[in-house]
Amino acid sequence: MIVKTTEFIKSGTKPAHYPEGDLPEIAFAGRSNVGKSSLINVLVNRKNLVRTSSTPGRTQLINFFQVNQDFMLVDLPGYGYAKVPLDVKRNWRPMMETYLSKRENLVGVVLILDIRRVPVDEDLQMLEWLRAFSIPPIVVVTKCDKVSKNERAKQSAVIMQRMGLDKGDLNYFSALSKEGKEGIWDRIDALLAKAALPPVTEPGTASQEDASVEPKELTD
Ligand SMILES: Nc1nc2c(ncn2[C@@H]2O[C@H](COP(=O)(O)OP(=O)(O)OP(=O)(O)O)[C@@H](O)[C@H]2O)c(=O)[nH]1
Ligand SMILES: [Mg+2]
Repeated sequence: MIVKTTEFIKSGTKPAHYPEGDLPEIAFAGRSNVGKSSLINVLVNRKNLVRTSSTPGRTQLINFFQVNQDFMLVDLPGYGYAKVPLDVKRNWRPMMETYLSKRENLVGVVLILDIRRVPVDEDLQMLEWLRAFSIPPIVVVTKCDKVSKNERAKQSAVIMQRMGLDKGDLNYFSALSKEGKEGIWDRIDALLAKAALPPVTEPGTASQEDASVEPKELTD
């Protein structure tokens, strides 16, 4: 992916705030402080497009960023941090559930996990939501610079077991070394390309109108 421009479009909590238009969207979800905003910054080659912080709970709104006039990257508020104010916590669930279930141009969600931690219930719930709403997940295991090779293998097994995932599902990443950046873009590219294809019609379900259309010959 060649990123030419990235622009902050807007923030919001509900559908009325979402950007207009139908650009495909890739959203980033995960625990507070896991590194969602840092991952977005690395992907678009910017140090501070998205504010990052060592204080968990920094991102509390849904933030929309447009890349190359072609698609949006969406930074979602993190979950699982005890010290977030109660009203913010109460609003989180309906805000996320509405976005994930209603946003028709959402083509995939990058779910970010910390290589050093056992996934929490909210991580599992997020993966279940994605499955329930038929949103393809891209699972990224981040902060890999913080562990040794041995520990990476050990922690991967714990994460796969807890999340019910296979080795091929995990994308290793580090915002420091930028390891994994290209692989994550490849996965995002594949989802964007799939979304750009016309919808597949099941055999035998074509309407009368479709059936009457003469097949066109392919020319080059
Ligand atoms: N060593 C290391 N630190 C990282 C990495 N990714 C993020 N961090 C650090 O982790 C902290 C949190 O990063 P953010 O990107 O703000 O995390 P977030 O998930 O957006 O957090 P919230 O918006 O609060 O939910 C910051 O201090 C980052 O510098 C990484 O790959 N390696
Ligand atoms: Mg953030």
